[in-house]
Amino acid sequence: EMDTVARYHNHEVGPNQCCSVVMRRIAAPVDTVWGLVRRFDEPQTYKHFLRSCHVIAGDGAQVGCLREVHVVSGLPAACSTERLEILDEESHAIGFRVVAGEHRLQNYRSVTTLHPSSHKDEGLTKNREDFNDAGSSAGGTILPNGPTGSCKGTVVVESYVVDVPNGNTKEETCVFVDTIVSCNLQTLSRIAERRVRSSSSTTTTT
Ligand code: A8S
Repeated sequence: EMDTVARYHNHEVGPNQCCSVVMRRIAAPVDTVWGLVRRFDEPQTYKHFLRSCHVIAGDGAQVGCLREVHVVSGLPAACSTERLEILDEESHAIGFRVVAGEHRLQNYRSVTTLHPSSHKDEGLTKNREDFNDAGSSAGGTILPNGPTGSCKGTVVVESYVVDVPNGNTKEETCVFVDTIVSCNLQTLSRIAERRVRSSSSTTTTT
């Protein structure tokens, strides 16, 4: 797991670029979360700032394929063309790069990796400090304790690099992007945890 982090989250960052990482703990197994995250052709499932996605080159599951996403209104953006850069089904890593579009995030690229974490419920809140120490800007987004004693969980790590737009600072850029990424991971956890609940309620009926 440390290998995966070192391999995929070590970005080269240029002088007029900024980078950050957002982490989130999800009370759902890696396979459940990966089922959502791996779909390069369907990012709008958990990225709710996107209103549509069309694969415009390739089949949507091979490195090099392209998607075009349209953004909901109210954001300083209209659309984005994105290239799949990494899809590692074994390490649970996916990465893409922005290649064109009408928005201010030139050369945006990100990598998302999933890591299994088996834990007792109290671990969810106990680890909050560790997360903040690790540089997460997602402090305060750790899940509340669930009703069960222990469960198989996932830690999501999403890092990105982007050009700082003219007229903005690195800090402003990171605040903007961290907000989008945190919202996406929050939605991801809600959906994955709902899937766990609905599948356990159909399999544990006595
Ligand atoms: C992602 C992450 C980001 C997406 C950004 C940061 C974007 O889709 C939105 C607004 C923008 O201003 C830029 O994983 C862009 O999708 C929601 C259109 C790229």
